[in-house]
Amino acid sequence: MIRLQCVLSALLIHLLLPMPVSSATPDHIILVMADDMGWGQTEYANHPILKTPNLNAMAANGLRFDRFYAGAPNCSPTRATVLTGRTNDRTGVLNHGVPLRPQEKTVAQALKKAGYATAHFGKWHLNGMRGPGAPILKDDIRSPGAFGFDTWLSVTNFFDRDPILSRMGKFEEFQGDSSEIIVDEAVKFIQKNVEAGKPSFSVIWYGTPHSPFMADEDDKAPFPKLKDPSLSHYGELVAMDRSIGTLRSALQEMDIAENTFLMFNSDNGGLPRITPGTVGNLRGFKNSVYEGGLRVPAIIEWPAVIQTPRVTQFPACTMDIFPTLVEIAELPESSMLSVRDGMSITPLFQKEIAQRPEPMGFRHTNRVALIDNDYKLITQKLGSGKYELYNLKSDQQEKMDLLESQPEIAQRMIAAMQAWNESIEKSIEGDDYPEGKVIPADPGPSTWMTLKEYEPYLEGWKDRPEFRRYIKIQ
Ligand SMILES: [Ca+2]
Repeated sequence: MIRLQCVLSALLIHLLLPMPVSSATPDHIILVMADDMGWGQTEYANHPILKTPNLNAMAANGLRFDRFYAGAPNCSPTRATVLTGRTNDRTGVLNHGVPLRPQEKTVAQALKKAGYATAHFGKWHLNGMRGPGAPILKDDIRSPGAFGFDTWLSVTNFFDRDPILSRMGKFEEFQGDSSEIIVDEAVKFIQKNVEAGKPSFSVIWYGTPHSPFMADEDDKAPFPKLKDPSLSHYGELVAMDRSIGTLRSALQEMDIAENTFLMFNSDNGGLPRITPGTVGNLRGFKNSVYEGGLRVPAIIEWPAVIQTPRVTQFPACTMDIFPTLVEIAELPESSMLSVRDGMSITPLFQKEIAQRPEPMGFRHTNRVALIDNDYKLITQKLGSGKYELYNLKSDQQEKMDLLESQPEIAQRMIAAMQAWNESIEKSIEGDDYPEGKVIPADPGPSTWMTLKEYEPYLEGWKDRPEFRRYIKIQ
């Protein structure tokens, strides 16, 4: 009865104070990201054998992107774009295992300031460590805590079954599938905040389906014709999809699904040498600036605002996440550095937008791709003066180079690419920071196995499957 009264009074308030959809603010925000999942690896993208019932259900209740781009074709760089709304090279994250600059402004810091409880779960890969994921040290100046996460249960890089995770510096061993472990922990965090009446921001970064490939026998059962590594790779995706179901059910049970902004995407394109293929019919794989390296699955579910589920063809990217959250969580503009690359995509929550007003740029290890709606300009080597031009609408597989046949479009896009690239060079020098320079200087990538803080653990870890290739004890 009390519950019915609550529902009725809530309904009455809703009727009396109709809230324009554009000013809705989500009570809970959850960003979920797969690691190395290709554009073709969902059932809704017609994968030949993989079933993803929970991603299907999420897509059927939200906004599914057909043209969503990871900010970069590999790990750490894309993670930097999610947190900052800026292309990776501006943030100092030039490649995998290169650390994020402490001078960057992050979405976690902004939401924390706005009263959200903030948490990171899983793969971090922004503290400058290469090699397999180790639990992050408490005092790491580039831990999730240092970038605005109140609480964290995180590893330096990729992780798999039965991982050791760091709970804000305290190392804990877990049993089971890595996706399910971090989703269970995220649900506990969200539940605690729901009970406290506090809004929350959770970042769930899976270690799946990145190597090592280790899956539960039951999760491999749907693929009797596959052999490892493909077999375990696909088995991991079965568990990951199930964890999406666990998360969505928990939101329903807590009665918060309606006004929770839940986003899923991958951090880069799919892997080569996996069968069946990972990238649909696209060209290239992870680490390539062709579509197979950059285009990834993505879905946003927010029933209170995205009331008519659909598939959008609008080109969007991970740099759009922070500007979008600035708008919907009503964060101050100063939450972000003024030089930014993404745009708020909130208008898309109501209806299709024909054109993206500004091109999207991607820069990674001296290569650049610029996507201006249907057209894509690529240079495989900055400064070489060599370019490729494709029309993605008529040639999604990037087979027909239009550089010669479309000289006007090529010239316009080359000029835009050069201007964009010059602005990145300034960012790399530190121009976007109040100090006008980079402090401390970028240290470059490192490996935790060589740090003295990890020395006491090496003997105990050296036979673990995820570490044995890497830990060499004299
Ligand atoms: Ca990855």
